[in-house]
Amino acid sequence: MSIFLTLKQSAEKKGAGFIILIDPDKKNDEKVIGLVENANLNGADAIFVGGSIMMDSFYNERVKKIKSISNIPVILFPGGVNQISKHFDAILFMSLLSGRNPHYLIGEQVLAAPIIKNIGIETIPTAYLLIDGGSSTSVEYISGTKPLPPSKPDLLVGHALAAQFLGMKMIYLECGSGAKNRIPNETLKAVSGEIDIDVVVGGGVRTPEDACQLVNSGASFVVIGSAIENSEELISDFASAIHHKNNYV
Ligand code: 1GP
Repeated sequence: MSIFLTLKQSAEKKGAGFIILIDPDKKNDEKVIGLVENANLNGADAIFVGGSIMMDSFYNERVKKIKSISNIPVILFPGGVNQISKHFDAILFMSLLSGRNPHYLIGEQVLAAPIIKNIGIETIPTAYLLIDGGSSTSVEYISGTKPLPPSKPDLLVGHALAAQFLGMKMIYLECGSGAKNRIPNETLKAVSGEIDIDVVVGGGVRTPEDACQLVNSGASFVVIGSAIENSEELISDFASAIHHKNNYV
């Protein structure tokens, strides 16, 4: 079975999927092994690997290390075409649909496609919607695009429906790593209530209670990066919160 279907089925069974984001950059070099071992032991469903900018040249070594230790799927959440590697189980084949920069709508994808074909890894077509989380984000700077305002749910619904009709398999609602505010419950409900494909939520989710509220508001997958980079011991609490919806109602 494909990685996508395995993840989808597991999320349906558990209430939602818990995804750990690892930024394979220099700053996390000493944490990578601990994070992956902890993810294996404490019920994470997959690891996303990605970041906006790498500050040294050891990205590939770190990805290889993550894959060699992980018991769960390791999926590329790409910051750019330069992050493609044969060590991944799958890649989120994303288009930054919230933006109007053609390079991130289709340019990077054209450069990436032949390499992915050559390597032969699974692609998961994903619409990436950047949402204003109250602080400026690396994605905004690198892509030169404006985030969508969470106070205009109709705008988000329009983008999400367009993604569904274009054949995307998932919508990633992203407030940016370390965002001040995560997506509001009501905004998420407005989007998830209108579409049939899976919603991935990430950016600024700091507590298991927040993660549970997102699941109760329609998230099929919740991505946690900064909170567990800072406190690895939270991984098991996040797993219980995400896998048992209504815990915190
Ligand atoms: C960023 O959505 C992810 O792309 C995770 O964000 O680091 O804020 O958890 P955090």
